[in-house]
Amino acid sequence: MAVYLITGIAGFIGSSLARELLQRGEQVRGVDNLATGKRENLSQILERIDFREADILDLDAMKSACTGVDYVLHQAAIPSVPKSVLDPIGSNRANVDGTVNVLVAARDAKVKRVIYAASSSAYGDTPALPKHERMTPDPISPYAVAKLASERYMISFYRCYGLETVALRYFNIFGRRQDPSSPYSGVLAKFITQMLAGQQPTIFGDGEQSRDFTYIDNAVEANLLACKAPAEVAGNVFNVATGRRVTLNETFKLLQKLTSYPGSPIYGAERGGDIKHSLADISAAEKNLGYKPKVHFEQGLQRTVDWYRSR
Ligand code: UD2
Repeated sequence: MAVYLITGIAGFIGSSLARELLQRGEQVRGVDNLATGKRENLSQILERIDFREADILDLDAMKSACTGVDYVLHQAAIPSVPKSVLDPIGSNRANVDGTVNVLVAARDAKVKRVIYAASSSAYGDTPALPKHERMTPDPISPYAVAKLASERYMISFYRCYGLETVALRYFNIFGRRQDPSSPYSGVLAKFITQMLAGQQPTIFGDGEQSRDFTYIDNAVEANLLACKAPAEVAGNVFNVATGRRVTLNETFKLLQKLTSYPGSPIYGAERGGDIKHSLADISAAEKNLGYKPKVHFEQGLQRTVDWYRSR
């Protein structure tokens, strides 16, 4: 049995990681400042984990949290492009300063490996598709810059201190427990809950922007594979996605069927800092981590709609 520390454990990705690790008989510790994470995401598992309400900006709390830990899954972040455009200082603090604290604590505690929730936003709006890890990043929003900076810190800590780190560039992860209630929520959580409630969703722009939407179970699997992959993966970056993209207009049509929503969307102004098309080449993760997306988009969408409907 290994000990895992999940930062951002009360978020939708962190809490999904915790559940899967418990399922596999592993020991789970988690920190969350409950800024965007929710205690209810930990319902049924709270008594089985070592949960600490703490901020990743609190270095002492991070040092204590890393003591005796084998693997750190660093998910804590303020994950929003538009929020970062409004508040770049807040984004930088949580998404960069917080990461450096986690890395220092992990290094000092001699953890075996740190896996980082990096972001596809690092690629920016360059026209070449699919995006592969050897492409030069060109982040647009402060959020994307912060995520890329943290990714570089991961690599730096491997190069300077030998701390094994792996950055996983998540491509629009979605699924159960994703918070739909904030204006900064991921588009699928928002659209599904709006459409189930009979409310008209707003598409920012013409709806022809596309994303490689990735179901949560695939991201969880990628993290656990990254912990156990051979040492050669350390200091590297891998796309975590499905290798397929859909437009928002296509997604809306699929959701109409799944939610029985009869109406049409509202079309609004394009969002600042937005990227037009996003699609991943996942061959590096396949080759080096043994990753294969297990749940495809439509299947994930169906499961997500079912989950929100059941609530
Ligand atoms: C970025 C990253 C993603 C992750 C995420 C964290 C890219 C390609 N992806 O996601 O990997 O790091 O940030 O937040 O950079 N939209 C609407 N209506 C709404 C809400 C959103 O039309 O009510 C649009 C939005 O303008 C965008 C698309 O939906 O074109 C997806 O937006 P999002 O906020 O779900 O995710 P995104 O792509 O910024």
